[in-house]
Amino acid sequence: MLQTSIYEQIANARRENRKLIGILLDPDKLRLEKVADCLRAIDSQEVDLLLVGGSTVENGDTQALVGKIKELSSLPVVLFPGDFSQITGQADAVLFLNLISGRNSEYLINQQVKAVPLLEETNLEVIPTAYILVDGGVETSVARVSKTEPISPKDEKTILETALAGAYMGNKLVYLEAGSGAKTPIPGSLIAELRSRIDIPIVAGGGIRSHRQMAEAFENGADMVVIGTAFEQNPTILRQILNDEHIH
Ligand code: 1GP
Repeated sequence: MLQTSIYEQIANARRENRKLIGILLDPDKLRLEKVADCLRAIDSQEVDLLLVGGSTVENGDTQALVGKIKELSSLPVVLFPGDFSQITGQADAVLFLNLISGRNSEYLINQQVKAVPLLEETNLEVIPTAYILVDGGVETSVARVSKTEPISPKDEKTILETALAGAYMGNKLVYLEAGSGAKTPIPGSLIAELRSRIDIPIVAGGGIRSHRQMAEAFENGADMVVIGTAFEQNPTILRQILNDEHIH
């Protein structure tokens, strides 16, 4: 068991202005026999958290992947579930996602209700997360699966008001999501504007493939950046993206 909760670790990092890196591993794409290699690439870098989840995952695949990771790594594992069925007590925490950029009640309340019986069987730390999908220039699987429209990054007012509503509703994190494989990551100006209006940690993800894009998110006030596709396509690129002395 961890001494401090994952959320406290994120909140402490925010207070100390230490930027966090999360690597997203998708059980639908990462084969179990590749996990060890993947973790080796991650271990040699300053990665803080592993996120596990995906939009379309076969039953049992998340459980198998988390089990394998736990055998091989001591990094905290945080579930980032596209569906309640991906909840597994083998992880340390779950981002309890509220897809508040959309208006599909399935992802506003139904999935959350369905998650309860599974959560009751675990000791998972639940981190209520305002999850906001912003258009990143391509149709993403989050939009397709959730049947919701992303908000245009130009509509800053709606994004900010949605994020603030999420905070007023008690969410402890805001996750600005451009979508996996996004062409354009969340704009720095949008992160900066939200940072000036909100005090809870901000996570930015979707389409981050370079050190410059990661640094832009951090410099504008993101507390954590999530990288998925770039790492998945080429684990050795992580080194280049993190270029560590600039971020820790
Ligand atoms: C997606 O924010 C994450 O949910 C990561 O996106 O796969 O584009 O890095 P990428």
